[in-house]
Amino acid sequence: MFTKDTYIKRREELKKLVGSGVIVLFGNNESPCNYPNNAYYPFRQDSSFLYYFGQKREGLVGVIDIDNDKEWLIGDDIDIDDIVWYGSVDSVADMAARVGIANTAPMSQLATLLAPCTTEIHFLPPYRHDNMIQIMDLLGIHPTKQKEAASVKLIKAVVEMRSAKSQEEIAEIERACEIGYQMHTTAMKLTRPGVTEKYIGGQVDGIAHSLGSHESFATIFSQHGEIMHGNPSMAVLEEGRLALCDAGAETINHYCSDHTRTFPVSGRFTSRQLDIYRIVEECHDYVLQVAKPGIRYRDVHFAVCRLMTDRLKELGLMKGDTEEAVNAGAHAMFLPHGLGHMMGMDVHDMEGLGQIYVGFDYKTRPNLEQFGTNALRMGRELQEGFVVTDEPGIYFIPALIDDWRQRGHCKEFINFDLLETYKDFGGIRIEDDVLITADGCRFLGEKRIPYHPKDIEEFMAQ
Ligand SMILES: [Mn+2]
Repeated sequence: MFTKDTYIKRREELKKLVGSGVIVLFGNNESPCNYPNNAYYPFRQDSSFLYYFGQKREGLVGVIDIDNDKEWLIGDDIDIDDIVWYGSVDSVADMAARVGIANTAPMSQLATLLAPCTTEIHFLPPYRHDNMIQIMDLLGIHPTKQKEAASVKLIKAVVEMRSAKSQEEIAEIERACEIGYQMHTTAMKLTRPGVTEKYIGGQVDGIAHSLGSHESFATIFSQHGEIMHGNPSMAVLEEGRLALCDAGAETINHYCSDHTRTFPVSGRFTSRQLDIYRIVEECHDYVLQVAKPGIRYRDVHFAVCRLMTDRLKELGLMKGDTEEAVNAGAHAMFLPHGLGHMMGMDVHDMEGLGQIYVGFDYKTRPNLEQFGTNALRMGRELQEGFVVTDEPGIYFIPALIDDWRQRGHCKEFINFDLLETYKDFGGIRIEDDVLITADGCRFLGEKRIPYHPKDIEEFMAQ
């Protein structure tokens, strides 16, 4: 955690932005896996709770009474039985003192504390069912109505504050990228024909657990790069195939990294693989030239889509007018997702608060219905301190090829006969994390995980 002052200042600013009423931020509770006492490990605190209250323990709620300028950390102190099994931990009062909060109370008093409130009670959209039940008990709002009952004022204030990262937050993300470097280079070192995907995935996760808190999301490691979330299976890696590794780390202080590399199982690309790889590489590098404050990330996304379309036309996989093809969404046959997303304490930062608040300023919201564009998570104007991912990809999804061909969808822009021969190709994605600076942007992480074909081949030959 950061210094006490950081949390005091954050809550001061939050109070100003929200203006009036009572803010209730729910921490997370242990989440049972297959029976009550066997919880998912490690425990993960809610990110907004961490941002304002800094405490990692389960079973805590933060209350900020703006009108009466009073703050509370609510939670139960552990008893002797807990100490026997889990060891001693700080009291709730100690935890409160560490982040500059004067008042504490046991969980049983939360309802009593909120009962006399006549002003608005602000809470964020809940995503865990135990917290939904708690909100229903406290405020009488059924779980199905809680998302719409969440405070837009609070959501907007939290998004405003968490979007631009401070120096100390950027330092944490750099640390996460450093662990990410270790994860990805380990995957490259271990990849060879005959090894299972799951073996590599497990080694990658082990590094995240060893050097940080854990992986920032479920690791993707697959020869089926065309499956967006292809988790490692027991499939054995084969000569001639590509392996796609999309993985990130979370530091002890819960800041994330998110990188993707695609490399040949044998250590050497075929010329057909290189043709596609170089397009993705060019799109990936192009972002560094254009992303800067004042530019909308959706415009960067569509510029990449146009560049990709131009290059796919050169290969004969696409045809027709580039602008018209992108407007029709034809590029989504190859790139069915957005260029990137915000990243911070959550790997898709603040996604739970609502994508429309996090990724879009309303007037620049694109047509989100179109296939491909409907997966665009970040479109808004970039500001200094934003951290976004740059992750173009090209995928050959056999079922999608069949579907579009059968429907004749975008047939004026796609060469289906040639595309047919790529059904066994898989997919390629290259992803790095980008910090928006005062006049441009830069990659985060001191060491670049190899991604130029020559660098990958040299690294894998060692
Ligand atoms: Mn990503």
